[in-house]
Amino acid sequence: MNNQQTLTELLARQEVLLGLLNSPIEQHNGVFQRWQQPIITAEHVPLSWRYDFNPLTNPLLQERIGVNATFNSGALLKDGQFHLVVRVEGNDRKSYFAVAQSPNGVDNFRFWDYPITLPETDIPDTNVYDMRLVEHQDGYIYGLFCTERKDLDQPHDLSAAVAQCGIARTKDLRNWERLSDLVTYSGQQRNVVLHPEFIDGKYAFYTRPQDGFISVGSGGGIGWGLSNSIENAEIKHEEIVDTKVYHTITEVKNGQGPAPIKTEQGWLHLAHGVRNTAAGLRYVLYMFMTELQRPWIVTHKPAGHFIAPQHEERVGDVSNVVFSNGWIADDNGQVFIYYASSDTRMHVATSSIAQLVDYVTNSPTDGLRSAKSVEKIVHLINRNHAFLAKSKGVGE
Ligand code: M1P
Repeated sequence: MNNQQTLTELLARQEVLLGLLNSPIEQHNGVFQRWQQPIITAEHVPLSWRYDFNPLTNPLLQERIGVNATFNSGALLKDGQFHLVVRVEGNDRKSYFAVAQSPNGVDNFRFWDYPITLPETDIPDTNVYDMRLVEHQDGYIYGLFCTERKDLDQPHDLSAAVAQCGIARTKDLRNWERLSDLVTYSGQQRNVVLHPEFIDGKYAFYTRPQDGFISVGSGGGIGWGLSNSIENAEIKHEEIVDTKVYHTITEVKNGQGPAPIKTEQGWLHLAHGVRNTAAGLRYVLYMFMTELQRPWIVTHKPAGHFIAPQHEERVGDVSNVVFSNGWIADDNGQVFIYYASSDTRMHVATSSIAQLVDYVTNSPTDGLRSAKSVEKIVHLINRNHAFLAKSKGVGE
């Protein structure tokens, strides 16, 4: 087969992948629905980003620039189309952002022609990742992401790095204006998310202060802070609103996922919690709700995880991880939850505002002791017995 034929075959094979229809998995917990196919994988990345098509400069048609993974995507519904700003990680370990678009949010995701060219600040980023997209009240679409740079204070430790929150804004997802990195006074930051509305006329942020690059140390928990400006964002006072807790899914650390969704009952939040195991860190997703007027006050928080890695999701570059930084609520109250598994590929789960509000407000909270867990179950069994006895009586 000559080069041209091989290329034609590669393109045809990719077309088949891009056109795959997705369908929900038959499985019921009444809260959300997983879907069969991963929605974006490394194989979805356009061949023109990876291969030199010219036989004169690439006679063996080798892949020149490999893609390692596609994961942790921000999400936005715009002009009736579902847009994900995907974290694409090259074989060189550098991540960059690229928009993939779908008409229905569950399949047919296609990357735009080019990845995003993100402007840098005066101090170039070594790596950028995990963008949270927010359509803010001020009219801009913001992308907040982690910018990672070498820790110059530890020149001999090559893995010593500094994570901070980068901020960029756009109106069309194509042209991006880079703003100054967020300034906080808590060491490092990852998982920073902009709240979509002004609070007391200020920009509001969910933060995740941490002492070091990997370990959050004393700084664990989802924080909250306000800034007068977005162009030179600075949080002078940061308070923890959802703390990590011993012997729960957040024992090691936690972090806000996407920006919260506003409902009549309160703000719905999706977050990730991390605990340690003999097999390494395990990342799961959990939910909570905060007050409408005071989005930093938690009102409801079901015990345990909402989504945990299962089956093939458990294996990948960083195994036993689910992570979400993007979800979309459409005008019909449907919710598309975009999550990555094991730092490798993107999936979708679907639910609705009604289901998620029901889940968050009616699931029991964590009693923090085995005895309390049993107490909750016994309470439920007793209610069920009473209900069944009553329905039997009605039928007789
Ligand atoms: O590897 C799992 C995740 O680890 C980090 O998340 P966190 O800061 O909460 O530990 C991030 O690097 C994230 O991208 C990654 O998915």
